[in-house]
Formats: sequence, C-alpha cells, structure tokens
Amino acid sequence: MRMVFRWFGEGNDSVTLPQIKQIPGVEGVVWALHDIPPGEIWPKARIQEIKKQVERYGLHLDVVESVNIHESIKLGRADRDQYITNYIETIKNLASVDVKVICYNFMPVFDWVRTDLFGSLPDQSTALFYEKAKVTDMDPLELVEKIAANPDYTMPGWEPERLETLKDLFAAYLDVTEDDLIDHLRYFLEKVIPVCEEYDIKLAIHPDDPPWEIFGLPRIVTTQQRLREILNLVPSKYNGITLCSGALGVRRDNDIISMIREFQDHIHFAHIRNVKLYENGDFIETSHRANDGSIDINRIVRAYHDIGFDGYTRPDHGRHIWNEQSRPGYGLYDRALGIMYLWGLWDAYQLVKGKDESNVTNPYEFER
Ligand code: DNO
Repeated sequence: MRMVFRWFGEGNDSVTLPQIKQIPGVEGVVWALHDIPPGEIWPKARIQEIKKQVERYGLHLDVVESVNIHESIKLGRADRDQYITNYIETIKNLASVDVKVICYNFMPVFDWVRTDLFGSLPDQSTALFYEKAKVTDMDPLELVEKIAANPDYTMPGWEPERLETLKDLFAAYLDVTEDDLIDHLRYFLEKVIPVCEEYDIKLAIHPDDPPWEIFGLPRIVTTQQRLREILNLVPSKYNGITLCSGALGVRRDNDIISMIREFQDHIHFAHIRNVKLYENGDFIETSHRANDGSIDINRIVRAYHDIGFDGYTRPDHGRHIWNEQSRPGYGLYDRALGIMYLWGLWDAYQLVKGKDESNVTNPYEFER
C-alpha cells in the first residue's frame, strides 16, 4: 500500500503541502489542474510548476485525479476524435514528469452527487449526505433553473460553467443507452490505451457515485459485472480501475472484497472510505473506522493485504471535525485520522503474517 493524499493545489485548498508531509506514511499527492476544462490539453509548463511545488516537500506526483473526459467522447459525437487527440497529448505531457496513474470517470454530465454537503452525524460533526427521495423527486432541469436563480445553491460536481449547457446535454443523452455508453468507452479506450502502454501510464476508471441511474442518465461503472466488462473492452494492464469502497459500497449487492480479489491486477488506485447506509436508500459518510459505518473497512484492508497490494491508496472523503473549515469532504483532520486507521490495520496484518521485520525501521536509527 503506497499512501497518497488528495491536494487541490496552492490557493485552492485549505490543506498545505507541509501539513501533508507530516501525515505518517504519505509519499505523494493526488493532484489535477482543476482550472483546465475537460477536453483541453494540460500544458507542460503548468505540470512542471506542480512538480516543483510538490517535490520541494519530498512528495511525488505519480497520481492524477482526474483528467476529465469531454462530454462529446461520452456522447460519441462526431467531434470526439479531436478531444481524444487532446487527451492523448495530456497523457504524453504527464508522462514527461513521470506520472504513473490517471484516474478518470465516465459519468454523463455530473460527477459525484449528494444532497447535503453538511449532513449531521450523532457526534455533532458533519459529512456529505445523500437523500434518495430528494434526488428521485428532483427534476434536473428545474434544478438547473434553481441553481441559475440562486448562485448559493450548490451540489458537488455541478460546476457553474456546466450549467449553461446542461439543458442541451440532457437532451443529447435522451437517446444514449447504457450499451451506447459502453461502446463510447470502448472507442475511447481503443485509442488511448496503446499510448498509455507506450508511455507507461495506467488509466484507472472511477466508479459512478452513486452507482445507479440518476436523473434518467445512463450509468455504467456500477457493479462487479460492469467492471469486468469494462476491463474486457480493451484487455491490457493499462486499462484499470480506481476501486472506491465508498462509491461502490453504497450498493448492498456490491461485494468489495470479491472485487479486490477478482480485479487485483487492475486496481491501480484504491480509495478507501466508509459510509453509513439507511434502509430507505439514504447514506451519509462517516469516519473510516469499520464500526462507524456499514462498510467493513477492516476486512477490506485485510483483503488488500492478502493480495500483497502495492498500489497507490488514499483515504477518501472525511467528516468535518474540530471546527475545521475546508473543502467539503476534503479537510485535513478526518482524512489524516483515516490514514492512521488504515496504517494501523495494515501494520497489524504485517505482524500477523510475520512480515514486520521488513516493515519497521529502528526508531533510534533514523538520520538526523
Ligand atoms: C469526489 C471524487 C470524485 C472523483 C472522480 C474521479 O470526491 O471521488 O470527484 O475524483 O469521480 O474521476
């Protein structure tokens, strides 16, 4: 397990690189050029800038999350080839600083969806909350108007610059079935994976969050069967998965441990977090600890340990605790606690397996 930590960039994150450096066992940041719209090439100079900032603290930038996919690619429109060409240029530019993994998603229109960024937990902390009925009853176009009329009304993943075109996008997706979307993903992967092989960068698709249909839009990265199909679209080690326990785990029929075993050679990035599921389909994110939510993070870490997982891993969304002001879900405190929980489990499994000698250095021997 190689621990990394998501960082939104200087001036764009309440968490600083020196803070990240002090979280035990973190070796790199998970980053992106968040201001570059999907479909545009990431310039080499901008990438070099991040490299300089990050390496000053002895951290690496091996993992990017995300290089987002232009809607034309997902829709299979005639202009998709240009956007795929641009994506390939970005891959090459990222290879120039030795990036190893690119996380991306194939969700139409929206990225992750929640109904409340600050849902309450019994300990008075807050966390990202999803109220199923609210989403089921919501007409997305009405929501667009609501957003337009009230700039304070926000839902994560609903970037303001997308709103103008949202109506058109919904109309465009009316004819797109899940099978079409799979086909469009295949078309994209067939062009991009050979470049990834040549430049030694692995692609890791992130599951849909939540992993079911919302607003009538097709969704395909939802279940073990779907992940299997996606890996088979273009069989290559470079066609891989970001296995997100929280995104997939809100479906009770998803068995994360079985996925870890089946897809072990294609899991290039592990997102580990916990979620509490309610009977009515609502869910709220919790601390990473197994006992606090519905997902058995302890057994998940054991499954990763069993397969000898040496891929990049990050804690995922955290609660907002100790009055921290941060990006929703991305504060320092709860994610750092999450990391210590993951390491605690990992180190204990090392010990159980008799592998502790290789893992632990004598504390009196580190260089001063
Ligand atoms: C939210 C994240 C997602 C994720 C993308 C990956 O916190 O899990 O935004 O980064 O879906 O492409």
